[in-house]
Amino acid sequence: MSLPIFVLNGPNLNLLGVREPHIYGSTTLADIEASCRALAGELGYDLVFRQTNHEGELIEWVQEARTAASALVINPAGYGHTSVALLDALKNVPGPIVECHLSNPAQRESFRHHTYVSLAATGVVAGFGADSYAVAIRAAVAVLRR
Ligand code: CA2
Repeated sequence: MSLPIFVLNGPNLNLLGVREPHIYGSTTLADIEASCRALAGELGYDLVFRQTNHEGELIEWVQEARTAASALVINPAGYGHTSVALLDALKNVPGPIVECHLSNPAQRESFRHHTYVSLAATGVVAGFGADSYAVAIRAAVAVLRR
């Protein structure tokens, strides 16, 4: 059996579906987890799905993914734009890394146009709302099957 796919979520994503639905939609993070779990199962993988509001905890989980994950999908949320420490952790993950965003940061404020995470990511999926996660998982599995 392969190692699971890790889907890690950064700060404030626990508010999905509760606040700012005009930007992030009405789907909750629990809804996204359920659909990711179903898709991963169809593709033959277990799923580890987590969210944290704490930078250090996110970094601990990325370090865990080095040896415990087949692939990593990460929505770093605000930390993507700020955290060199998160980038440093991601650079040590050997498998595919897919950076995932609900919105398209390139269409938003200029401070969202750069993410440190992109420097370590295999690829980026952004702008498809909750569907970004499914596209990201499919992309990660496509890389694993190469
Ligand atoms: O579009 C995305 O997925 C983002 O990663 C979301 C981050 C933002 O800082 C990035 O630029 C793009 C913000 C996550 C906050 O999520 C909320 C959800 C509902 C209500 C309030 C915040």
